[in-house]
Amino acid sequence: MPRKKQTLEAEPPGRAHRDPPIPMTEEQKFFFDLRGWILLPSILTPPEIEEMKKEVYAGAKRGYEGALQRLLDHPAVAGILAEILGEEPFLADDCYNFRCENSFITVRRPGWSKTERGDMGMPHVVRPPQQANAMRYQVAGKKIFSGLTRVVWELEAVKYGQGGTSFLSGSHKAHFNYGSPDRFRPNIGESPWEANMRAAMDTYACPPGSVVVFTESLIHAANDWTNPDNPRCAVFNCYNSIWAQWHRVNLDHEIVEAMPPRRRSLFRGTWALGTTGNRAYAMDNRAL
Ligand SMILES: O=C(O)CCC(=O)C(=O)O
Ligand SMILES: [Fe+2]
Repeated sequence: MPRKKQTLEAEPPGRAHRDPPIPMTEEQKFFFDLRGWILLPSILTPPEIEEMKKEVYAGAKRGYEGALQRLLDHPAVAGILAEILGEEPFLADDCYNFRCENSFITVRRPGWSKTERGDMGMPHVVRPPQQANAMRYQVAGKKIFSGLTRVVWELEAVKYGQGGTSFLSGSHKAHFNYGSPDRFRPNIGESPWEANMRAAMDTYACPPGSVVVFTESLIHAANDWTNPDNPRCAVFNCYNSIWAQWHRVNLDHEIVEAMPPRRRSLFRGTWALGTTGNRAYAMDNRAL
């Protein structure tokens, strides 16, 4: 899949966006629907990677500021997110038809253990996909709705099986539960076939500057970082429908106000009234 490389020009102030979103391809739709995740290798240029890594290694914990904020609506993911989270009539030159509701950054040095995470690396989902809810993956009328959706930017190389996120491909469409005693449990803990599900999980290898998109209805897990050659340096951004919210946003108004207008719309309040009812972010119209 050939993909256009982005240059590192500064964004002229007031401009809606430096480049239009790249539409999701039929191939990307096929594999995203089939597996629940896709990898887009080598999207960022070497100077972009260096600039962003510098910010992370200087202590950035979230991707809302500096050069990192360009990842929020990078053209390579903005077209995909518009397709899998938004309806066409809600997309306009001045606003996106999806929202961003969370961003965190991880730096995992060689030897980092998943036991450092609250979930101990347990394979999990946002909500079990076997029951209807607003976060759920669905397809109707040949249209994907991915529910809560994660975009992971890998700023360092990821070696296969050495600590990238892992996925139980296809589990976002599971009709039967995971075998746990509680059908509402959003992970595979206490399932009698937990080991077999773990063994069936897929992962990826990629060069620096690659991006992984996955639906949070898909069983996925954090893994020990065993790659001895470089840390994991990854930016995790999370998106949702303009009508649904899972995370608290807790983002200072000044941070959003400093963004270009279209990017700001990612943080507008979680509501809609007609296709033009809610387009612009404002102090009194922001997701909390
Ligand atoms: O740290 C990881 O690799 C997994 C992160 C995760 O569970 C998520 O993004 O929802
Ligand atoms: Fe997760």
